[in-house]
Amino acid sequence: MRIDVFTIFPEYLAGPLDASLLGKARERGVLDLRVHDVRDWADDRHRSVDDTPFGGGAGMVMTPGPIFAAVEAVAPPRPLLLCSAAGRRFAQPMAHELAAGEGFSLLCGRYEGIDQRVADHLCDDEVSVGDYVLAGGEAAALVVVEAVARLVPGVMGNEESADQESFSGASGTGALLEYPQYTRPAEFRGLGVPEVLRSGDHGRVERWRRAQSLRRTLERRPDLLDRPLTPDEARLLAEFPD
Ligand code: JCQ
Repeated sequence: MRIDVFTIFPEYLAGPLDASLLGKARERGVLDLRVHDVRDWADDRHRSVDDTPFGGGAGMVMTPGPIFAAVEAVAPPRPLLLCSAAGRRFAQPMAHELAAGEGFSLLCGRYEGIDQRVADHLCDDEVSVGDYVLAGGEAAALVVVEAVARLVPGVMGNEESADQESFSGASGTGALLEYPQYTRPAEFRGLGVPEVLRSGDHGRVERWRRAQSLRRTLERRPDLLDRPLTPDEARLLAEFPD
């Protein structure tokens, strides 16, 4: 899969994209990740990429020239997504859609925003990773790259792991929150591990985990479960009271 990112801070992205899962996938050639410095397409001596807003107001706006030039020169894979808090919310279904394609591209905004003609006439869609304001789209782009890349066959060392979320995953998948995990030592600073996990009763472990996922989801993210409990689920919660 090919992913192109357009930014005025390529160095911001370099570290994360070279590290861990993404770095290894790039080394193995499974991921063709290209970062482009929009400033390389600025046409003045100062390599300007922003200007003052028409109509007045505080701050600077990214000017369309260098962005259009960069995207036209590179001819990156489509869709080209603009990272902005005003976009369509990025969630697991969109990650799956993008992972099913040949590639896509991301444009990171900075300053107070980007000239609207970029969104209207260059980008295919606008995506937000959440309701908070970032200083720029770079952190949002990393979120999208990582969420999509881990779904691409061959990116994860362990082919099985990415699939787990059909059972316990992120919002919008009809999935539940993860159940709690424990590892050794069995006692840490006087804190034990739920007895059921050490019982060797795999059926009971399985049911306990489903009960935990369900209870956590009801308590922390009821929006993920906006339907009544099935009789089976109600039984499960009763079998493992808090
Ligand atoms: C993305 N949630 C928040 C910051 C300008 C398009 O122009 C700009 C984009 C940003 C960064 O995006 C976000 C964001 N998802 O803030 C300034």
